[in-house]
Amino acid sequence: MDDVLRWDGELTLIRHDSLTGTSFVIRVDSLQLGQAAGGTRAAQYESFADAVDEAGRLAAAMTLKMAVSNLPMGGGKSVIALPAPRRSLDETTWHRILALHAENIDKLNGTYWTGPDVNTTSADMDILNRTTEFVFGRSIERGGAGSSADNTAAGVFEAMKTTAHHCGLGDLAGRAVLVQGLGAVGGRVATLAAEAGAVLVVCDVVTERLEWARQCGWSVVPPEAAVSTPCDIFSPCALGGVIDRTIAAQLPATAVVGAANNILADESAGAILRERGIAYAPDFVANAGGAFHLVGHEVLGWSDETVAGRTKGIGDTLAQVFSISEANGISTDSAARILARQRAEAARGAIPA
Ligand code: NAD
Ligand code: PPY
Repeated sequence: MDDVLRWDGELTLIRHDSLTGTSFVIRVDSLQLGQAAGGTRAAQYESFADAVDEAGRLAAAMTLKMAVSNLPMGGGKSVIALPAPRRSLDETTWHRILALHAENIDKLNGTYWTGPDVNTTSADMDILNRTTEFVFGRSIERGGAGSSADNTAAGVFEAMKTTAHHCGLGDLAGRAVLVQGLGAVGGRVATLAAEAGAVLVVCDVVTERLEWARQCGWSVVPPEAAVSTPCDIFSPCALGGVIDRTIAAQLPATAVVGAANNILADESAGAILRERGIAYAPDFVANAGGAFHLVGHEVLGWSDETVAGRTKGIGDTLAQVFSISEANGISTDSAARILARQRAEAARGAIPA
């Protein structure tokens, strides 16, 4: 736990509920550009320290995402460490967990705004909103922007096209795209890539999603083969930490472009991908479509057209990241962090004193 507590972020809230055996973490990484925002992830963790650590790393990714996307918000994230798999929790237990989480958010009084993430939906945001106003992504019927997944996928698809051109693959037509995780975002990324003529190879751990994939005519590989199956573009759309230094040294792909937050397990993985000539689209650039959807609609009053235009702009931001990477001989991950810092400094300079 010591390492976890030696963290440079701004705030950690923790709470435990003995009745359900659930632990709650909210971490605010940075408030420099505005109130912090980031989704609520519900999952099981080996230890409470793992949950706290995950919340911190996800919150830091939100800070970078907001800054590089020129959005006026800071970075935060919530992790709910569940006592059992989400699907096995009865409704009463889940609603108690959400009510406690909403109380925690409300106590922060707007310092942190939540939204949907892995294992939380717009319907769950509606339940949180019974207790706290600091919630993005409520259902459209309840006045929210609804799910951000389709727009996240639209942004990942823009990033995929830009990356393919950048690394010499050209158009996606005929290119092998391996999508790991056919959930709300990955399923849509796969569909968009297939519509662009890509040859889809997919994996998931849920049987029904694989049946759907087979009906679409896509090849299915076992989950453990995701990082060893040759492809042109590897698209991690399940969980983070998929590429560590060992996998980076062996990955049989030309490019990596996905939706998952924190795809790289550590910074050295990014450097190894670069040494091997594998083009990596940093996740906090590629998956910002969800933030454009939620913050754009619910904070900035953007129209659908503006959200779509800003999401298309992910390709331009990524092109700048590739330029900085090449000009400085650094990984694209490091380059994207530099661009995020530059944009944050410019935004802070523009805030009236
Ligand atoms: P989701 O839960 O709908 O989908 C995840 C999918 O991955 C599921 O189908 C699940 O069965 C599958 N999966 C889990 N473990 C796997 C494994 N080992 N191998 C293969 N498949 C596996 O989540 P989502 O909303 O689609 O989000 C996907 C990722 O994108 C997450 O990491 C999330 O944090 C990130 N993200 C999502 C958004 C958004 O708007 N939803 C925005 C930014 C980032
Ligand atoms: C993410 O993009 O990873 C999220 O957590 C989604 C989000 C984006 C902006 C505000 C709240 C949630």
